[in-house]
Amino acid sequence: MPVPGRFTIHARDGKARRATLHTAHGEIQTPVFMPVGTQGSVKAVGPDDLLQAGSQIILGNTYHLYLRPGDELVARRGGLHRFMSWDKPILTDSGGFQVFSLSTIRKISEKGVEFRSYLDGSKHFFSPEKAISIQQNLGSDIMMVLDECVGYGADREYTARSLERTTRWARRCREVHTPGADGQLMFGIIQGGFHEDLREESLGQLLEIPFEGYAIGGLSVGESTEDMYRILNHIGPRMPEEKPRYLMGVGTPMDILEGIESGVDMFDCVLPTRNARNGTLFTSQGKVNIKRAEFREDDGPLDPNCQCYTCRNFSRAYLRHLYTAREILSYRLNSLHNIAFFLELARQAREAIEGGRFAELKAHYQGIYGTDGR
Ligand code: PRF
Ligand code: ZN
Repeated sequence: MPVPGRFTIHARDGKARRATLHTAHGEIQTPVFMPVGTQGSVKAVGPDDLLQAGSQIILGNTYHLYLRPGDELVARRGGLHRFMSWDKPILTDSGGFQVFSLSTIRKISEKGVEFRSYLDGSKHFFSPEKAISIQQNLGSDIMMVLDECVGYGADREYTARSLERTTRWARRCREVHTPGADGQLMFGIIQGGFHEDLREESLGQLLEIPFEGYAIGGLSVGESTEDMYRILNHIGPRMPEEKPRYLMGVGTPMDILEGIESGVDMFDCVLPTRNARNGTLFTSQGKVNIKRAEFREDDGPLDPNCQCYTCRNFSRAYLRHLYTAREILSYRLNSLHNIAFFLELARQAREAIEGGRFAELKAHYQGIYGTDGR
């Protein structure tokens, strides 16, 4: 079996890449979409559903699993893979982003970040070293360094100081985990807000630390699509060619295609699962709001071009009924379809890159979802 971290590029189309990333739990074909399983569960769907839909890797959250049920408890159960019965790769986020987005009361210093639990208000502290030891207890295939995701309103001065601290934290994370130990990979995270030069500065500093992959953080934090694409188009192509590139917490179908076009390989987002639960479904014809009255007696499948379990077996009328009646099955069937849609989008991207038709694929989706897909 190839060593975890090995990254082989098979084809290129412009800046887009088609590659394989090897991990301790098997290989990942990229570009890849990673469904989000925050609390050790991709909401409303089981591992069997995920496998059937073709998920290659899922994401878990350090912040949530540390607070509940506790990373040491998970370690005693044999790690997160065994605990949740998912045998394929898992990437865990470091908690950096969740501390800032979920814990209102927090204090950041050189040492780390103090925060209050969103569950019971209890006080906790994440140092870079702690964020890694939690991810070691969880046993994820890809660990992320602790970073500070600065808010959209942050000024240049703060953003510059913050990114330097994020670099120092990244170095401390690397220092407590020997590259390759236990088959776990570690990715660095680029910050720098919406300033091209600060993004380059962040990348340059992180390149001095050997990581198995690099991520773009700090995007999709309330900025315009134009600002997001400006930074994405600037920094994506400057990231190391020979290592995986990951765009954190992004995004819509068009955001993902824009990312792939900028040379990004990996994506995660709650959009498909969160939208599924409020009845917004992504289809090959655009977004569908399943609660609309027009579907009341619609016997057709949600998406005639989709091969998912939901589309193969149920009508729009039934899906509308389940949603309207607040049936639990509605969450599962809707989530299954949206996950399948995002996985299929990534699969089509892989195929298009191999065939040198990526621009064509993007133009096709642009025609359906509009320029920014929102
Ligand atoms: N940092 C981390 N996780 C993240 C982000 C980040 O900046 C984002 C930003 N969209 C999503 N998830 N650690
Ligand atoms: Zn479907």
